[in-house]
Parts: sequence; structure tokens; C-alpha cells
Amino acid sequence: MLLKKVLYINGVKRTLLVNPESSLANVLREQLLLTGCKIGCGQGHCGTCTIILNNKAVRSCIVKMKKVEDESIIQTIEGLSEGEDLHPLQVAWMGHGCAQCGFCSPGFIMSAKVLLEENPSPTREEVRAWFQKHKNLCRCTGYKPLVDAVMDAAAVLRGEKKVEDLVFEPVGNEILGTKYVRPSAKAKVTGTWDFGADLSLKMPKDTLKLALVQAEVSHANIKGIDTSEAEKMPGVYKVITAKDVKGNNKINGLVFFPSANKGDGWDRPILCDEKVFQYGDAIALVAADTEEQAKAAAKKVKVDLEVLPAYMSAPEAMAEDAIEIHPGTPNVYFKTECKKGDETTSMMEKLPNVVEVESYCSRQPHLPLEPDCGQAFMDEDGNLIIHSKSIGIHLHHAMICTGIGVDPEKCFLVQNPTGGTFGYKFSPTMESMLGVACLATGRPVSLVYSQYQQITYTGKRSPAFMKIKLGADKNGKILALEGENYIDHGPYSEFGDLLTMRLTQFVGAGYGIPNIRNTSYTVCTNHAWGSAFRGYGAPQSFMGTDTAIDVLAAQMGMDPFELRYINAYRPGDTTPTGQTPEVYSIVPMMDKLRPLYEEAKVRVKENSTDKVKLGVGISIGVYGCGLDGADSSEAYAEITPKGVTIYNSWEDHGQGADIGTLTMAHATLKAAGYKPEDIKLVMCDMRQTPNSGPAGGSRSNVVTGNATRIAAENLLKALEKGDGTYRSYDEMVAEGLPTKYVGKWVASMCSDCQIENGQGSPFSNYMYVVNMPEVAVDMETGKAKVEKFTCMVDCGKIINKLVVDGQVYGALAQGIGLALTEDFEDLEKHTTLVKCGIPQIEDVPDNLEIHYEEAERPDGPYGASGVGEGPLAAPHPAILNAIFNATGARVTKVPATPVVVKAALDELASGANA
Ligand code: MCN
Ligand code: FES
Ligand code: FES
Repeated sequence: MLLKKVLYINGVKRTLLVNPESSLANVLREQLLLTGCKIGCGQGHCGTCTIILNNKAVRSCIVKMKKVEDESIIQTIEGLSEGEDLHPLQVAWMGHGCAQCGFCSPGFIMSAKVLLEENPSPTREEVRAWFQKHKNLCRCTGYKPLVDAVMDAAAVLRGEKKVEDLVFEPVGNEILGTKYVRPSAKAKVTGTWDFGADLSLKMPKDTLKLALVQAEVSHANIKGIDTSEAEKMPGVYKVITAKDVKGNNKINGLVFFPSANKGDGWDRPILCDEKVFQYGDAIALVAADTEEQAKAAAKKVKVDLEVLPAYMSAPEAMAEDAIEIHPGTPNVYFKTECKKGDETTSMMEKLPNVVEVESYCSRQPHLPLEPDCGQAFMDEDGNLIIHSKSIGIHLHHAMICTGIGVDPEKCFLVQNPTGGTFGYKFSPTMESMLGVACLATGRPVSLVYSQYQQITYTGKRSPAFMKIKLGADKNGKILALEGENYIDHGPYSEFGDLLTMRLTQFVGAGYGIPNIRNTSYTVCTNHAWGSAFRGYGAPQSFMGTDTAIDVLAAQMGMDPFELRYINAYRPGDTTPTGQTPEVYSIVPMMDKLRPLYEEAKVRVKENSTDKVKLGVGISIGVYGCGLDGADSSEAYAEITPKGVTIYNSWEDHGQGADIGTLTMAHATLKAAGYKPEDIKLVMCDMRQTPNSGPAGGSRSNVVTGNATRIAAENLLKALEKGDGTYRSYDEMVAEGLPTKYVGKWVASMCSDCQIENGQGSPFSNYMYVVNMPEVAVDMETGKAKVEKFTCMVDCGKIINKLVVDGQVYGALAQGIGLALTEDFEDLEKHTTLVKCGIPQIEDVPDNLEIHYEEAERPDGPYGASGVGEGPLAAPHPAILNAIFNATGARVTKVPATPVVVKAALDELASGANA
């Protein structure tokens, strides 16, 4: 049955024939290709699909067409600007760096437009209340810049500000260190930035849509797969199982430390054939003409399973009677030890101040608003091309070609515009399945996960069970650290050894502890597979150490700030791996923080009541920029008749690879008179761009930034005539000089950590952060709320201020989520963005205060380090420490939900919690 609808869409009268049960979002996207309306959840939770319907901001994914009245007036982001004249909200969104990944931007802007129509002079609180009420979520920005943008746009609409003042304009030809707007911002705020699901809708008609047949148990033997009924379903072209895979059907997990890793890394099937290892595992793929048909047929595939005991945590998988999840490989398959300085056992016995603290860091879900998606097709030369959200196109190429059974020379990966990953896309997700399906059908294919699939079937932060012992002398100088830690890495080993090595590198980091004995193990379980998550090993490490330091301070009766200050890196100190830090910025940052800390202590005391107690907490966070050891990257710079083109594979999660690349190149090329607009970027397409390494480990600004700088320098050298002037493109060609130059940078100053003792110099640059949240605890309910967050950050010289501010705000919001609300433990409960505890605007304080210490880095491009992960290394222990400061109740696990905090309060009241 269809329905005729006459609607006024973006000022144009349209007659549509629609399914009455279809959502307005689907009709706008699929029938009108108005893909500025994004679908993040399809359940009314995230607001990315917000449009204006008859003057109201509505989430169009939950509006059925049968409820849309005839002659309704609809406005989408595509109808907001008039030609080149953007709406002040769009300009403000650009000017405040609100469009990081940009997936939420159209929905927020449409929502804010209605707010300003109803209330032209809102207060900041009213703006926040509006976004809370209209369920507009953002995972990247920490919300503060969005409120700043609405306030500015409102001022423009009231005639109090000029629209041109909202966006930074370069003075002279200088953009380094400024608020220059990223190149992709305009497309993001106008809805023309096509994310993967948008591209899927715009593919040719012969594209097959894929749906997954997924396991609904966590551990089982597969006894048989019956596809016969599914094959007969309408529109089905093929049902693909492991037998259709041309290669070895395995992902190469790239073992990093073969001498110590008991697995071989080839443990993740592309399509499960013998066993199911975790909930959601892909068993078959249905390729059909439409997504609905593919999904309907997927339900008809019958899988005969012999269910096995599922080990849902490290301790369960380590139990004596636990069977091997991957037969032949022990469930505890990797061990790394940090052995710095002298043996600690006898030292601990003699030291006057010793504490031992057990802690747990959770299975934090990434929760990007854009669900995973991708496409694959054959190009004219018979190459297999795979498009996805990959943040490591060359890395993933190395991991998937053998499994798919494609000649590596004939397979190329391309990154689509990406709506946030926060690290889950450091692991390949659907790339190999797309490749298999394209080869098995000979047709272009596309696959778009639902948010439920995104949540339940992509990697998660690996939980850590930690025991940290600290020993200090009578003055509080920590002389010894001992640790025993277990990482639950889920069933797949890829990067599990690398992650566990991070505990060797970051347990105790930031503090000059001379003697360390810290052992960490990787455990295979049947819960969600462990993938990288922003901070990668640091949030686990600091959960252990920064909680223990606070306990030590309390035991010694010392101020926790002072205890940290005494122990923070100073010249002569080395990192846990014995490396000399490249700068010593923690002490200067703490010097600047000290007066603010004293004020905060007074403030929380004054504002506490018996019902709501406030406290202030401190933590230090450190993270390294790079992949261990001699990490490297490549970029090209080419002069063209129109200017200069820069090529690199700096993948963009949303963090700003485009503005990073542009600024790095421009800072050199400006000498020859090039302006930012003369520089074109070609990025993240293996057919054209070199191997710059993955955009993980906050390495890109340093490693690919250096490669880009060097490419630009090499081009500049070739352009120099020797008299202070530079050759044009025509002159280069006329003189027969090459037009394209390579830039390669290797972190040759680094060395791998030795497996016997974890000692080495793994990173060329680090990021340093000191966190100071102020937290209110409701003594009746146990609900903790961060009221203010002050953060000192050293990311070296700032390359782009909008980006760096945005990275810090966004990371702090994720740290608040990690501390208080986010989890993916209960497979039945943690199934939506909201149930997984994604921070909403009311959960993140508007009062976020960042101070920078721009210590120039000798090995960073233009003195810069990285920034993305540093601010998510340790906000959560600081928040737990603030809860202790407020209440005296000690919580040593996250998330500190009201139930957890209340239990600690009750324990304290009963006298059990010290
Ligand atoms: N930058 C700068 N000045 C500095 C340091 C960095 O302007 N002194 C800029 C860079 O140019 C870059 C951004 O800050 O645009 C982050 O740089 P860097 O720290 O080198 O990190 P990468 O580019 O390698 O990005 C990855 C990092 C990681 S590992 C995760 S996970 C992450 C993140 O950044 N996921 C993100 N930030 C994210 N931001 C968004 N919006 N979405 C994600 O999924
Ligand atoms: Fe509609 Fe999330 S609210 S897509
Ligand atoms: Fe808001 Fe990425 S910019 S979700």
C-alpha cells in the first residue's frame, strides 16, 4: 500500500508516493536523496535526523509518513542556506570547531534554528536544556563549543554581532596555531559531506545490499548452516558462507611480540565456520536487491549450534576448568613485564608507607553516532576496491588480503568520510566481509550496520583487573611500584599484546618511580573483542596508579596534590620504560594549577550540604604519540598548474586530519607565497596516497605531520631559484624538474621495549595532562555529577587551536562517561546509545576550563606533540578521587554508577570502607 503526500520541502512543492509505515527520515534520504538528514540510531535517541516539520524540531526517524499531514512544511539542512550565504548557525558551527566528525552537525543546527525562532535570546542554560529535551547527542565536542556557537549565532540574528566576525580570518598568510577553520567544515554544516551510508544510497542500481547472519550466543561449535530457505526469499542474489571465501577466511591479527605471544594471530574468522567466539559473530552474509530483503532472508538462515560455556571476563576464562577458547592456544596467551631499577619485594617491606589497591577499568563502548558502514566494487582494471571507516587503510590491507584471497597488488582500501570511531576502527570490522561478498557475487556491494549492530558487534575497550602496590618513604617519595594486571581482550588477539604492553609503558607514568616490578597478562574471553579505544591502555594504567596514589595520600594524611607534586617527573627522572621524557612539563603545569586547586578546595567545602557533598580530585595523565619504536610515515607534495597538492593517508575519525595536513604543508609552503586555498588535499585512497600508517596512538600530528612537512620542504627546495624567488609550475616543467616530492619521517630516536623487562624508548613524543574535576555527590542516591572540570594540557605547540580545544573537550566528556555512566557489559541491557550511558549535554559541565603549557618538542613538527588521547588517559580516576574527597567513600571501579557509589557510601557508614 502506498500513500500520496503533497509536501513543501525546502520551499518546493513535492508530490510523493510513500509507504505509510516508512519513517520521514527514510523518505527524505532514500526517495529525495536529502542525505543531510543523518541516521545515527533510528530510535529517537540521538537527534542526528532532526529536521523542521511545521516549525517544530522533530527527530524524523521516529515520525511515520502516515502521521505527516498533507501540505506539511519541511525544512532540512539542504534548505537552510541560500547559495553561498550560510545561516549564522552554520557559520558559528564552523567558527567554533563544532563540526569535528560532523555527523551530528545538521541535526544540531536544525534543532538550534527552532530554538532561536522560539527564543531569540536564550541563556546558556536554556540552550543546554533545549538540546537535552530534543535529545541532540554529540560524541566528539563535549558540547561546550556547540553552546558557544548558538550564543554567537543568536547575537548575529539579533544584530549584535557581524556574521563575518564568527570565523577566524588569517592575518597576512599565517594559519599555524590559529583558529583557522578546517577544510571539511563547510560541507559538514551544509549536509553535503557524504558519509558511508549516504554513499551507499547514491551507488548504481546493480549494487547488492548485504545483511549479516549473526550468532546469538557467545560461544558454540557450529555443526551446520542451512541456507536453502533464505536463498528462496524475494530479491536474494546469494547467501555467502565460509565456503564461498576464496582465501584462508582469517584476519591476520599481526602479532607484535612473537617471542612472548602464545597465539599466532590468525584467530578471527571472516565468516565463522567451526566456532562462534562471541555474541554477534558473522556466520553468513545475504546479498539482495534491497536492504529489507537481505535482512528478511538473513532471518531464514538456520545455524545448528552446540553451545559451549561462555567466559565473559578474564577471571572466568582463567578458571582451572575453563576450556581453551581457541583450541591449542591457552586463554592467557601473553605476558609482559616492566622491570625497572631494583627488586621491589624487600624494599616494600622496609618502606614506611605501603598501599595495595585493586581496581577495575570497564569495557567502555566507543559509541560513535555513525554506525559502521562500507562498500566494495571492482574497478576498471579488475582491482577490488573497499571503502569503509578504516582509520588504517594500509594496516588493514595487510590484515585482510590473505583471508579474502585477493592479490594484495589488486586490492585497495579507501576511507569514507567518517562519523567518529574513537579507535574501534583501528581493527578492521566489515572490510573483509565486503571484499568476500564482492568477489563472491561479482557485483558492487554495500553494508550498513544498525546502531544495535554497531554497539554489539564492534570492538570495545578491553577491561583491566589491576592490583597496584606502592611504597613510599616518610616524605611521600614513591620508591617502588608492584603490579599484577589482567586484560580481558575478548576472543580475538589482534593488538592484544600491544595493548598489554601499554600497561608496561604507562603504569606509573608521569611519576619518577625508580623501581618497578609490574606484570600484565592478556586473557582471551568470549565477551566483545578488544579493539583500540582512545587512550589505548592508558585509562586502564591510570585507573590503577592514580587511584593507588590517592589511597597512599589518604593513608599518609597528605594532600593528594602534594603527593603527586613531589613525585611528578623532574629532570633526572625516567619513564617506567627507562626513557628520558622529551620535556618536563608536569611540574610547571601543577605550579599553575596550584592556586586554582586551592580555590576549588574552598569552593567545594562552601557549597557542600548534608544532602549533596562536593569534592575536588586530581590525576596526572600521560600518553605516547606513535606506534612503538621506529614508527614512520610518508607523504607527497606536488606542484600543479593550480597550486600544490598534498597526498597522505592521515585517516580522519573527525579529529581534523585535513586541517592538520593543510597547516603542516602551509607552514612551509607559505615561504613561496602559497595561501591555504592554493593547497589541495588528496587523502586516504591507497590508489593515490602513500602509507602514512594508521591514525591511532595520537601519532599522526607528529609522525604524518613530520612526513607532510618534509614533503613540503623537499618541494620548496626544488622550487628555490637561489635568488630568494621560487619556480612556477611552468618553469619546473620547462626545466625538466620533477613536480612531485616524497616526504618520509622515521622516529629513529626510538627503540622497542624489550620483552624481558619492558625497557626501551618507545615514543618520540608524549602528551601530558593534569586533571582537576569538581564533583557533586547526592548522598541519598549516590549519583555523582561533574560540576566543573579544569585541565592543564601540554600537547606541545598547538597547530590548530579550534582542533586542540575540541579534542580536549571531547576527551573530557568521554572521560566523564567512562567514570560515571558508560558500559558494555550486559549483552541484554547495554544495547542502545542511551543504555550504554553516552553522556548527554546535562552530564557534561558547561564549565570546562583548559590551560595549555606549550612546551616545544624537539622531534615534533613545528614543536608540536599529539593531543587526541592524552586528555582521556586519566579523567576517570580524578573523578573517583573527587568522590572520595567529597564523601570519604573510596570507589575503585568504573563506571561509578549511583548503585556503586551508594554501596561505597553505605560501606563507609557501616565502618568497612577505610
Ligand atoms: N593537533 C594540533 N596541535 C597539536 C597536536 C594535535 O592541532 N599540538 C591536531 C592534529 O592536527 C589533529 C588532531 O589535533 O587534527 C589530533 O592529532 P593527534 O593527536 O596526532 O591524533 P591523530 O590525528 O592520530 O588522531 C587520532 C586520535 C585518536 S588515536 C583517536 S582514537 C581519536 C582522536 O584522535 N578519535 C577521535 N580524536 C577523535 N576526535 C573525533 N572527533 N573523533 C574520533 O573518533
Ligand atoms: Fe533519529 Fe537517532 S534520533 S537517528
Ligand atoms: Fe558531534 Fe562528531 S561532531 S558526533
